[in-house]
Amino acid sequence: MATDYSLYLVTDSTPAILGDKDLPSVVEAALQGGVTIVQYRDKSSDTADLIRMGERLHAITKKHNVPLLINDHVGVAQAIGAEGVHLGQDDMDLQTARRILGPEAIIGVSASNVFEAIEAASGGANYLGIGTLYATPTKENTKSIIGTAGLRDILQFISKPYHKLPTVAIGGLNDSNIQRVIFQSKSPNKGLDGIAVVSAIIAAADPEDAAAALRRLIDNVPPTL
Ligand code: TZP
Ligand code: MG
Repeated sequence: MATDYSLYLVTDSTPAILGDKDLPSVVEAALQGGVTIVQYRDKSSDTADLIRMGERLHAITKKHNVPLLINDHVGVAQAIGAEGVHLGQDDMDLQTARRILGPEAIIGVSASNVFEAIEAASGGANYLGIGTLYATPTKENTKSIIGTAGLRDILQFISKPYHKLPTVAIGGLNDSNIQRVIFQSKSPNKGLDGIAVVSAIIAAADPEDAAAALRRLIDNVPPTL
């Protein structure tokens, strides 16, 4: 079945975003609310803890028939049988990850410009994470804030037949801006396949409600804005 990227949850385990909530419960709630794909992103745990938490999250995503991707750590994805990985520009290269995880794995790559996007597309990435769209406290020191203009530049190339692949935007996205971003990504391009969020769901007091609200907005973008 084709992967549904429409509401893409990236997790965060830091107290500033997760608060005192329990990550597996938040992921479960987000899935109830309508998240379609989950990336386990954890920049501080060691490998053993990543595997332990990855296994717990995978049990939950499997129950909802939703893919689990692991940020950065191809070995962790392999160890827990996750559906794939998400790789930044400084992570393991795409070809090596593909060799390790096999042809069925979902391998996503971050791109902040047209060059990175085309390289990932021609290297066999399954989707592109385009960003950082807007400045966000969730990820400091991002090298580039590209805005909707940068997003449209990338989509223009990724809409061409020889580079076609699904795209999600990330960075500072929430219920107040996603309809505008989705709308502006369209025409003359194919437009985005999904919206990726961290804090809009993970930091929410009620992650299920937050996911459901984002879900409704994504599913009901007006024809003009
Ligand atoms: N990559 C680019 S921005 C970002 C990542 C992981 C963080 C996005 O977080 P938020 O809270 O959705 O702005
Ligand atoms: Mg990375």
